[in-house]
Amino acid sequence: FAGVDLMSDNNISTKTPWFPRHASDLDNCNHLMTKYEPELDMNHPGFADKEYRERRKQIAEIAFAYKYGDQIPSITYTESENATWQRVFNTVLDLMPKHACREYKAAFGKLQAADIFVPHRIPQLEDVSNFLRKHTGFTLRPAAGLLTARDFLASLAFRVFQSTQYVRHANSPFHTPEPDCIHELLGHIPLLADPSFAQFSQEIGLASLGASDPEIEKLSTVYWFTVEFGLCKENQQLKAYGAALLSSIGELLHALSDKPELRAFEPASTSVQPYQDQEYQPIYYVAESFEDAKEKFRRWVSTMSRPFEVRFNPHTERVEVLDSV
Ligand code: NLE
Ligand code: FE2
Repeated sequence: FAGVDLMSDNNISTKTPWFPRHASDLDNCNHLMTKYEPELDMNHPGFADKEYRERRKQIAEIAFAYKYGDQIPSITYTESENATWQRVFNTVLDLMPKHACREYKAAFGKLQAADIFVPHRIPQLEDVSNFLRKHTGFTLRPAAGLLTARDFLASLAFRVFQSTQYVRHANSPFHTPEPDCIHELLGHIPLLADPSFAQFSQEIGLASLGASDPEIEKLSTVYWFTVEFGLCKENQQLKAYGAALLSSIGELLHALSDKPELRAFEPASTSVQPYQDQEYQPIYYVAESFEDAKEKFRRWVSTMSRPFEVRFNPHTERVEVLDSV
């Protein structure tokens, strides 16, 4: 549905790609990338595992059927799925005190206090969504898999995070290239409960609405090197805030070893850095702080070409479009 005519709506040029105006429009923002799937990729640990593939299908159905306003259906996770969660959860508990940024640790503690983060049971998205709503107004929607960057980023503009609900294969607990609910829960959720970080996430989303394809590519690259793989400084020490580091012990230790190259986060150069998404990253970007990353991001975004500005109205859950001044 790219290129829908928006002329009648606030005179936006006909070339502006379609974008959601209300949170309910996110029902149309569920286009999947078919990259690394148990069905299609011989290297996927679930490729030869028929039971695993069936399970993935079953859970994907929930996301396809989901509509704005629905409760997120609970999943009865199997013993083996809960065991995979527990293995990862325990290693995060071990490594977090030393290596995670303080905002992550603070929110993690709150999730434990709310009895949502416990070792023996995978949290339900509906409970997590209600928790986030109370802290930052973020909510979750179930996603069937890896979404297109345009759809995924658009949801952030509404403080909606599209979250997978299936569990990684039991054979690869400590690193998987694709998102799964262990990554969403242990990687993304704590920081989405942090006000400053939530705002940064929403601003990336707002910048993406109606952006051109090359701009979406740049924004998703910034997202990749910050929200997914970002490092930051805390009292001269390096800490992880990227979700893909916090949900993968393997990559967390790699990122903080002397192997990768570290560079200062600078949106203009970070946004054009090519990357691959199958192996550990060779380059990571270091932010001075969330506030500093946000400042730099804002300055950079204001140089983008979009001829209008957008503003999210939380009372109506609507994005308002304003002519640029
Ligand atoms: N590599 C991450 C993990 O194993 O948790 C997932 C990355 C998703 C972009
Ligand atoms: Fe992620």
